[in-house]
Amino acid sequence: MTEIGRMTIRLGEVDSTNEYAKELIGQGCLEGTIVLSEIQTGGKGRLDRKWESPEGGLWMSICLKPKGGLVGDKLGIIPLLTGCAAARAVEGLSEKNARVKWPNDVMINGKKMAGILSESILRGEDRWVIVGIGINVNNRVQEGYDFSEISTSITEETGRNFDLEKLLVQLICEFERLYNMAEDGRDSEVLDEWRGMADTLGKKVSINRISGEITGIARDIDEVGALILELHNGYTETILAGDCQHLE
Ligand code: BT5
Repeated sequence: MTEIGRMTIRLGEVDSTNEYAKELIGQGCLEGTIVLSEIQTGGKGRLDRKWESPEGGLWMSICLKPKGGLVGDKLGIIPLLTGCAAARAVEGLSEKNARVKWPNDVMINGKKMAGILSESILRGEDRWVIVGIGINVNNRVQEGYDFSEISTSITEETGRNFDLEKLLVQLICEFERLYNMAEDGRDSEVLDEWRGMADTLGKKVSINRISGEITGIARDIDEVGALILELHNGYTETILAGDCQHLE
């Protein structure tokens, strides 16, 4: 069983908790180590996009050395299970309904409240995964940014402030449960849990990939977490990575 958070490093300010976590892995840190920071000055999204990380949000990374049911292609399940853990933790604290959007977002009322960035590195023979989680909690995002209209924070949805420590404890608890289920080979149950919380399935979506844009109905995810898209001609296409926009 992988224990999460036996070692937790708390920082006031850092460029990116994912980058800090990579350095810790290079120095030989414990598997399950968590890095948290109050502020990130160089928070990153996928494809090196900027992730705004002012005070009040939960910005963290977990250092993982996946094994068992989570090796090879199955590494793609990690961002999905992390999204489920974040959504459950947010629901527990805020009593708001949180959903997961393929591949890496957590939504409240159709707006992005959290994002996941999963990166993989080799240290010697070992494959490590750094899973970064950014949750807008007491910070505000509905004004002042070019993504303001499509994003939100827990405070903006509820009108209240929340204890980041309580959110962290619930998140670790949910993450540890799902991560160990997947490592133990119960990944199909983990994927079913994702399906049960998904905002994307059954919707008309447009996916922006490096190879171009594609539109269809999101029908399901496969055993590695790829999206199965039904095209207008009835054929299906399996999408491993891309930006997903809900069209309805
Ligand atoms: C993500 O990327 O959603 C992954 C975000 C991961 C952030 C965590 S914080 C801890 C750890 N350390 C890091 O450096 N990163 C991780 P993506 O799907 O590419 O979305 C990025 C886009 O979301 C940006 O281009 C903006 O449009 C938008 N965005 C930026 N900051 C945001 C925020 N705080 N809330 C909502 N949307 C944001």
